[in-house]
Amino acid sequence: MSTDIIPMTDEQKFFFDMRGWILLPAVLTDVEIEAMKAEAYAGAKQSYEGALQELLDHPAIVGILSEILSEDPFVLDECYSFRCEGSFITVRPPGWDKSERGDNGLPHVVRPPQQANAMRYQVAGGKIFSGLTRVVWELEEVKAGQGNTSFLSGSHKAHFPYGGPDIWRPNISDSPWEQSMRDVMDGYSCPPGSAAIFTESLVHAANDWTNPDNPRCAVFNCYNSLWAQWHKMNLDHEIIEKMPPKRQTLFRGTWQQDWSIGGRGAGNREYTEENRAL
Ligand SMILES: O=C(O)CCC(=O)C(=O)O
Ligand SMILES: [Fe+2]
Repeated sequence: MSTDIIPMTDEQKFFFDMRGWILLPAVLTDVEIEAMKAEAYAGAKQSYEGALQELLDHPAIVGILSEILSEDPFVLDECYSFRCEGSFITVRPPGWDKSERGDNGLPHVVRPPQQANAMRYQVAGGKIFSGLTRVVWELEEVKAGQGNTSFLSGSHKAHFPYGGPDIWRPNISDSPWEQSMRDVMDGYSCPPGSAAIFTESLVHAANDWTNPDNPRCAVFNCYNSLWAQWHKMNLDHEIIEKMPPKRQTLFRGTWQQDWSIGGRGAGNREYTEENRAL
């Protein structure tokens, strides 16, 4: 593994594997938080530009994402060993209600982890592969139970269905146990500048922002394996080309082997306009 990144600790691995999510409290400096909040409150919708862009490959998350989304031989200095495939920002004033979200706060996953699929959480050979993975940056204080993203800890490893009528449904709708599941979902309190990382195989939900003291201002960035893609990108080359070269590699095409280059896994280290995830 490349030497200049902060490795995921054994403690982080233990809790991420057991619960499906971890919190990194107080990662950003006050100066960073102020600059990023100013952009979000001015209307930024993604973190692809400005100060917010620093979140894409913040040193506090690179070691963790390298550990849970790739394998050692692909962790190189010149390019990232995982891809970014989405970003959105939400600003929720006190009183914001989850009915403003398309899913009305329904607990959901990317795909049901009870079924084998390419987005799924796995552990083999002492190694985590988290599948589609979300990093939520909280730029304002969060008080547990007052609007945080909530998690059904451990559900990323569920083997039995949620109880609804359709085992393929990526949410817990129409399950007779919906309330029981909601009752045991976990939240978090954190100061501004913290990050929550979770596997999208974990049942999770949006909640009403009832904290009267400040809005929620959160950046949701999504990551995946170099070899798998869930979201269509719709990110212009003109935005990516202004990023530092290594950061650009977060947006390279979703493939690894190119026989015309040769060598097992030698290819795909560089972002170009032609080699970008679409
Ligand atoms: O808005 C929220 O708190 C939940 C967001 C969510 O479902 C996700 O990040 O996948
Ligand atoms: Fe979600």
